[in-house]
Amino acid sequence: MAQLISLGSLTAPTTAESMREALKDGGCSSSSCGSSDTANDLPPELWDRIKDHPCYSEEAHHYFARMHVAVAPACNIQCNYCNRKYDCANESRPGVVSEKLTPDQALRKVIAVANEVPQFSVLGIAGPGDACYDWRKTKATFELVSGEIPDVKLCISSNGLALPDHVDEIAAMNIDHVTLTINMVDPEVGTKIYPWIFYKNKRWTGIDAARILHERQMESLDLLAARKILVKVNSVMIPGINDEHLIEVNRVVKEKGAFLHNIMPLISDPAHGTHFGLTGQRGPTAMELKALQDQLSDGTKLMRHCRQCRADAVGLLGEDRGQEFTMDQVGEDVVYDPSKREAYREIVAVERGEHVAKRKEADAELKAMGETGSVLIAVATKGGGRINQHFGHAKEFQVYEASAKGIEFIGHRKVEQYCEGGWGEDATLDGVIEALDGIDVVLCAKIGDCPKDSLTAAGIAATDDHAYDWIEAGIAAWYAARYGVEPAQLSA
Ligand code: CLF
Ligand code: SF4
Repeated sequence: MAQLISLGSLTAPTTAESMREALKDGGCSSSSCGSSDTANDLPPELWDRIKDHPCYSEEAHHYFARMHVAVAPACNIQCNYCNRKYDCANESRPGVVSEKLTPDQALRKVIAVANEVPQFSVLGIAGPGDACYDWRKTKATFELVSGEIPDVKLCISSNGLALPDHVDEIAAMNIDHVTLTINMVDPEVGTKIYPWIFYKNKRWTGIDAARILHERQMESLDLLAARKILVKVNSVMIPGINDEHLIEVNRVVKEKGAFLHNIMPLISDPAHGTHFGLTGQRGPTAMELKALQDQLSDGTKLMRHCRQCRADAVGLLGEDRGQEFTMDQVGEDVVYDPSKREAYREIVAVERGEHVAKRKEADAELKAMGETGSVLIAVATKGGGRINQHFGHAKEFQVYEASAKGIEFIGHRKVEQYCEGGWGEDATLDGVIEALDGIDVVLCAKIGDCPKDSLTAAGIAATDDHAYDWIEAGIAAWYAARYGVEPAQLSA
């Protein structure tokens, strides 16, 4: 009997053949994403450090998963986009409460996930407060987990205020990935984002608070760079407050050695009870976010595949399996079994190599076409790098830009699933079309005439001609047809 292994939402046999088939059909429920790194773009030593980290490598997030454990509820600052009743908005979607864990509970949960989610590669602590301020619990959790699962990558997210106090321990514990949320490099801008901070046993407000936070964040960047720890900077884009200023933030963090810059849209809703939500501060539109990212594309490498996940998220970035691993479902005496993770890695290594080759081939095809046009393509995918999801089943679309410069992932658009139980609601379809604003074509595994006609009427083409192709290969074929070039001609 073939051994069964869980691949995201799938259960599939571990034979190479069947695993490959499972991946083709969406064994990974995430898909392509941000920066266009591959093994060949980076020095081998650097690639080795990020190749299994779904946030630090666009390519890796097709195949590898993170989990967060919510062991750090305390925070030392107040952000105007955060309500303490909810998770940290720096690294998670506000409006969802996490199950707070002790380090011992966290260890049991990590083992349960490692036994069931073969893609699991990174353990992150992203709140729900600040991982460095609540350091005792962060450290205890990492020590327990790395004792049991030595190959797991450790990752933290922090506002930076308390980080300098722990940077040597961070380095000594081999925490190789640190995210700092930096929304400003000008304290005047900071006064509009942070009403207070708690520092040296005292509450600070106004410009003093913003200045101290800024200085500690800059110090954190320097200290981490000196220890060669990979730093990702997250910035929340707040229209009218720091949107234009983020260009300067990008310049500064690049200068200080940040590896990635992740611009996240402000999520603001009165229902979350945040200052920005209650005062009507809006978040950016998808096109405003893209316009800013495009301005920064020559700066520090950008992450564009962030899903603003919860502080207790589990799984590939496009999914959250946290509800499968609540403490009431995790056993008391759970024992780590590495077999599924090991089997998965062996098979994925082969599949992944093929995907990288196809991406490069498709990219070269577009470049060979010379001056053509620039188009935005939304792809329905369950992951594994393929166009493998029906239009009506998509909860998000991956967005790519294709032009004479090649194919670049530029983000995702979340939508309400249009088709439930075989039926589609017109109102839901209207919402999907609205979310696809600016998109030229949708590529999916299957689409019916009705939604296709509605999309066409809205000026968006849609096709399932490239079903189950590699995403980039499907895009290249569609693009070549649009501009009247046969792909075969290109490689001739
Ligand atoms: Fe978690 Fe963050 Fe580490 Fe990733 S998430 S602590 S770097 S392991 Fe990733 Fe989630 Fe975006 Fe964060 S998609 S919110 S960037
Ligand atoms: Fe909230 Fe995170 Fe800001 Fe603290 S750092 S106030 S937890 S968003």
